[in-house]
Amino acid sequence: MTSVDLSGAWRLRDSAGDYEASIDLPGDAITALFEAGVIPDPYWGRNEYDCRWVAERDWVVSRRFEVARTDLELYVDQVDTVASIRINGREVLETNNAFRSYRANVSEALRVGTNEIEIAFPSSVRVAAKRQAEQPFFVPFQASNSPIPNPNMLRKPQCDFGWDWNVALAPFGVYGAMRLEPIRSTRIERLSVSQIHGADGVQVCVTTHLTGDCSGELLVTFDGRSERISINKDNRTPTLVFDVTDPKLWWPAGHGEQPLYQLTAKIDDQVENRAIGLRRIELVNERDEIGASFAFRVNGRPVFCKGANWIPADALPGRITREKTRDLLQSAVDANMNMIRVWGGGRYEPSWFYDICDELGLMVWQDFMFACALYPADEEFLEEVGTEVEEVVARLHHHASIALWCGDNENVGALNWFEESRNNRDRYLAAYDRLNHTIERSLKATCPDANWWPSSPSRGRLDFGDGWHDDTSGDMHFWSVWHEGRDFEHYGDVSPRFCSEFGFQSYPSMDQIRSFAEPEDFNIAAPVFESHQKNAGGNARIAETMFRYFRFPIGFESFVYLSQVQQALAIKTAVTRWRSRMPRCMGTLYWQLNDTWPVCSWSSLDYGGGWKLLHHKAREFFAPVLCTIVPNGSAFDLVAANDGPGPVVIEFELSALNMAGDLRRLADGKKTVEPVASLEIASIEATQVFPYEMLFFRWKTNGGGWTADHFAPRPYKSYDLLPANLNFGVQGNRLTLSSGAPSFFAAVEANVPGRFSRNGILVLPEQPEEIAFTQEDPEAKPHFTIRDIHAATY
Ligand code: BMA
Repeated sequence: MTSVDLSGAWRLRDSAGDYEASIDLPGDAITALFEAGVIPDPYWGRNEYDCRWVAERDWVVSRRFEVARTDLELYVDQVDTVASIRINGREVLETNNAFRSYRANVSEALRVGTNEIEIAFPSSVRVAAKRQAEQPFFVPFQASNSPIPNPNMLRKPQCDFGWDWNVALAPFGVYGAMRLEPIRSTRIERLSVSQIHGADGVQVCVTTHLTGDCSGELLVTFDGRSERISINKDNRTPTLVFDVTDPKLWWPAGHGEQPLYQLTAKIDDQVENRAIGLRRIELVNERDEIGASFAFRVNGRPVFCKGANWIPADALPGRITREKTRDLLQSAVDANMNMIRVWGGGRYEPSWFYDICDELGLMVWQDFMFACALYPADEEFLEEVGTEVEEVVARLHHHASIALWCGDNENVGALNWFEESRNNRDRYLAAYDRLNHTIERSLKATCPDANWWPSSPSRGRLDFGDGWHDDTSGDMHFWSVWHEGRDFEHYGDVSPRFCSEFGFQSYPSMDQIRSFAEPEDFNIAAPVFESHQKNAGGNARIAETMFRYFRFPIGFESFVYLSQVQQALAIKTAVTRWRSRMPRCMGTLYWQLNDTWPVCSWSSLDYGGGWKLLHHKAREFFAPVLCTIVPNGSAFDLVAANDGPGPVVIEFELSALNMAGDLRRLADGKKTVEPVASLEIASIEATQVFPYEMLFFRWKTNGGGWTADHFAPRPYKSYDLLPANLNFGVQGNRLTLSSGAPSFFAAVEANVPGRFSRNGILVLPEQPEEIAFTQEDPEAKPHFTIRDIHAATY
């Protein structure tokens, strides 16, 4: 029994008959109209605003197909969003939720031979407005994030209507599978997989959920061992148990391997495959003398979580590919991350995304898709959410990488953001809790042993307090440095139990800037740059911060470079302070890993996957063993953090560094740091450092090589940096940097795509440093540009 695949080339036209183009489905209509030349590249210049009309019209996609029989059902996945589907002019299905699939018996509408299928998309902008008008009371959303209003009325990615880093194009289309399937007497609806870890090994329990007559034989194979069972109407959810006596455990990156066991369930020609990593991830949320902890334990071992927040891989779903996404996730692991948070204003990612995370050892904190807004709480909406949650959890729960399910992003805080909800908090809080409880119930009904967290940030269950400023309990979003304009040192004033968001913006790298702007627009106040900055006041915050820490940059490219230096410094300050407070703090996920288009944002990876300076620094400040300077009143402490499972012996040297490059030893020694712990290994009086000196320190562990870093007690602008006359020689793919004076944040840029092994480094006189460059195209002849703070500001 074969299916008829409906993916491929369709026709797209607007209902007024003014525009027509070919569209590849799965894909989105904005991408199709661009590829057909109907609209310009929406990411270039200010084109976004000339493309907004697309989402204000009604559109239809259609195609012809042949069938040899009519007893078929239609399966469609991720239709975005409200749409009606007709076959041969007859309506067969209405969709209302881009996050789920739909199935309908279409035998009455089909005829043997040629058929036509159409999907009509009324404008999502209009549908959302109409739904808002029909609410019994206004349901607020954050207008500063959503230039297209009312995203909270639709079950589609909330950032599609714009966000403080996203283009607002309200894309629509179909992003999942589309096919006609034989109507089966027995169908595998879903598999649930649970693991029981005990002293004797692991029990893997596989429950197959069946619909229909339920006749025949089910064959389940785990790790090459097969079990057969006859099924019938009284046994629609047969469970088979596999004992693994000598389990090879799955570990997060940096803690061990990621072995995966193959699981298959089969009835007739229906086959479901899963790759299963054996692990136990516990959320440790316990009352303690500080408040309540928030930490993860994997296979019994506490794991400090290091990572960033994930937003959709592209603003236009039609541009997302598995290869590009894998590259972004690989970059996360390459920067020593072990967790990403799939943020609630985007989308549930396709299954292959979580397969990649399983393979890479990247734990996933998975939000449900609700963000920065309040939502309807009527029965119809809640029922839709329940269906969505059950399907998503059924699809993803078995992945070893899934560590946590979280109810939403910042919806508790949102209760205080709007006049309506401030004036009637009881009403909106009750509505919030109805939604949140629906999500929790549907999650638990589908995966009873899931780790659940009600919201991010949250101080805990049924606690509707301030997770932005309270550092005693639960997870925290600490935004005071960016959104409130505080100093970088202010990161050290709080000690979050787990900081799941904190960020600082920078400009995209020059190659990305050239992809959307002409050189005559290379000015941060030019309209093109203002339209590629979606956070009101963002450019001013970057510029103002720069003046706080650096001398005035010379020229646009220096400004761009310095914006990346200060972003790296900001996030490094936060992470190193909080890692130094392990185990009180057990996780830091900065905002944000990636970008959806080329834009000025908090990301550490450029759109397209290039590494900003922050990403290079993340690789360093997320290293399993770290030494860092922590100012402590009138002293500077050298603190070491050790994430690993065993103690490490750290050999260190701490010196004062003057601007000529002379080093003056202040302390050295050897100390043992216990696993998952931080320790002060040296401390000096602040008066031991002259105003014209910085601190230079290096360390090595158990026979490894030296790692070095520096710390500037005062802003860089207050030091009289000397011209470093930075030079580089190129041999093969290696650059050797040498300097005549300390060169801070020495950074190399190439005019061809590729990756540097490190960047933004300190080069001391007489101590040449090497950087390797791996270029994408081995034939290319790269040209390199080099910058440092002195060159950018004098
Ligand atoms: C956080 C996120 C996003 C936003 C970011 C930057 O709170 O949850 O809503 O993009 O702030 O403002």
